[in-house]
Amino acid sequence: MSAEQLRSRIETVLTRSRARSAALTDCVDETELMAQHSPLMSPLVWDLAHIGSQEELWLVRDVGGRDPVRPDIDELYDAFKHSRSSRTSLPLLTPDEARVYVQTVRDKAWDVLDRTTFQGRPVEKLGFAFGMIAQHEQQHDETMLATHQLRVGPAVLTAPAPPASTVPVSGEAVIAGGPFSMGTSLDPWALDNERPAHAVHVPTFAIDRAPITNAQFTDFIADGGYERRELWTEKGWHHRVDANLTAPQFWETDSDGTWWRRSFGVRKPVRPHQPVVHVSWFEADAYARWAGKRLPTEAEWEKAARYDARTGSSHAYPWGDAEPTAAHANLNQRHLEPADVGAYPDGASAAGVHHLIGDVWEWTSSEFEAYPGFEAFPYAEYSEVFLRGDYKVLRGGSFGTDEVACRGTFRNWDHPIRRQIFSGFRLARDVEPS
Ligand code: AVJ
Ligand code: FE
Repeated sequence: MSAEQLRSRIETVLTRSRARSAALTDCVDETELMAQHSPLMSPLVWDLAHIGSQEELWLVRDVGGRDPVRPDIDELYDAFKHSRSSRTSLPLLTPDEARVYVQTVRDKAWDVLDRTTFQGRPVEKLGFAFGMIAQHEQQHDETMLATHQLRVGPAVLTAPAPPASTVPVSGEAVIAGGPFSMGTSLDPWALDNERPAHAVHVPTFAIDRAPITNAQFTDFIADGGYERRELWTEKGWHHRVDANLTAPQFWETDSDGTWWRRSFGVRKPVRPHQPVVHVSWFEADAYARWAGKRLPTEAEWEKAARYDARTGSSHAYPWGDAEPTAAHANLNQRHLEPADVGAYPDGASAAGVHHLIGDVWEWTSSEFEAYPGFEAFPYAEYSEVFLRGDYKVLRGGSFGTDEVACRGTFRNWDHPIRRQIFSGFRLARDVEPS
């Protein structure tokens, strides 16, 4: 990539992330911006100012060497200092102050970009800080979208329906045992936890060609899945009982047993062929046991997504190395729900596995751990402090994820009880090598 191409890519992704942050915060009033919509979430106005604060720290001060804009508020927007549920009681910037602040920081970021000579320098290294800031903002934009899903009241966000299914997709793909290259050392904007590329031997396995759908999940419910202790791990069952889980979050039934789901302030009938969303790892794991299968490991998921057996190489995306388009995947908050299975034939992997990127984050059986040769950068706070915590890895991104923060190597993580995120799953199983 030339210096000019890199500069224009940085402009594109930073402009897109800021437009999304504005769209998610301009559609509700001051009171709602400052309100706690759920103890799991920050007030929206915290996310907005935190986006600016991280941009100031990581880009404007560290990379740009500029004087601080608001050193007095660093602590307020340090995610490690205050729990999400306590953030409404902090002396936060008001919505108008936060808007001015993020714009002031952004003006300085543009200035840093203007004065950065990418020509003749290690382009990748310099570009990374800008790419990381865009990814950080987009990750918070997805978090803000999850906050919108938790808020009560009439809809404020709207989007066209996702594309309809055009091909039948069912059954499994069998991926022959053997090594593949997992992670990346070359993608210039890959985050520390995706690095380095390393060979992993994955024994032969079968993986579902589609995520588990609402219809399939409804069968699990109807078969007593939430009542059958033997389907759950010990911790999972305790959580099932304590939290009184009986269905995916935001689902409700009519007196006649029809399932509905609340989606961004609209009550909709549950679509049978849509991937299930808003399930915890514990629910996904119980479903897997009920189905006589298991969740894929992270390595299995990535091999199904990236490995092309004909060439022996790993690609950036299931469909190859081209940037995602609207024909490949349901990303970028273009639609506000997962598409029905079979809506993205162009997004299938070499192994014939669909919907890996976009639609729903997919729980894997893997804990969030460092790859061999991992080096924390630029800050231990991005990934390192979360390694070996109580986190399961999710892969693939959701309809709420921006393409800058989504690729075949991208790793997300969360606690196994969490389901306010746009999480679903698909299943895998062991297969004897032929
Ligand atoms: C990678 C989504 C788990 O939201 O906690 C945001 C991303 N890191 N700010 C999170 C992140 C710092 C992170 N996840
Ligand atoms: Fe953050």
